[in-house]
Amino acid sequence: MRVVLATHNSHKADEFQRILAASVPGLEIVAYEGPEPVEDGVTFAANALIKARVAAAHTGLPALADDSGICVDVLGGAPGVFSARWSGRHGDDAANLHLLLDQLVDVPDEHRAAHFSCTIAFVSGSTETTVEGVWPGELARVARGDNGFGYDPIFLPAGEGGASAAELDPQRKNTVSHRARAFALIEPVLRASCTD
Ligand code: ITT
Repeated sequence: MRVVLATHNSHKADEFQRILAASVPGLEIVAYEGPEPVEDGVTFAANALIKARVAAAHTGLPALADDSGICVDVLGGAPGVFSARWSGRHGDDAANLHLLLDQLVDVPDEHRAAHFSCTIAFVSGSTETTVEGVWPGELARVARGDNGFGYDPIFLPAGEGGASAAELDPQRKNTVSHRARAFALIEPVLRASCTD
């Protein structure tokens, strides 16, 4: 089954190819080229569906999309759906990350809980499915590590011995992350669609 992936984020596309396409027999993921969706939803699920619907309508193919971000408890869940444009510059990972660190400079260690969230939407004809994966942890005080992307250098996942997500081996991240958890939930749906 050919499925179009509605993302312009090459890091996400890479994780979809290497984890999801590799684990679902018969699944071919192709890049989306077409009109840019307007991500004006207030939840990850709403935005993931907006992106998948636009790609499905434009290509006539089943479509996958991912809307994700980091949610900080002491900020009431922000940046959340605004993670990609937290600094005002969409996709500027360094600016987004440093703004968030600055905002939390006075927040003590015991109040730095945060989580990554990833919602994947799959739209195939009139059937729409969304799944969510969450990765709990806390926010660091300084950026550390060279792997991954986005907020990985300032996210300390629970149970990883204090390492930042960017210090984890990529294979480890791809086993335990919010996206890995969402992949595990969407995988059976895609497997079933591939055998229809
Ligand atoms: P598309 O909408 O084209 O898919 P995008 O990067 O704009 O790409 P989102 O709107 O979903 O995607 O924003 C996701 C934000 O969360 C962005 O700032 C990412 O850097 C960050 N993010 C998502 N997953 C992440 C991960 O696994 N590690 C670090 N940061 C992540």
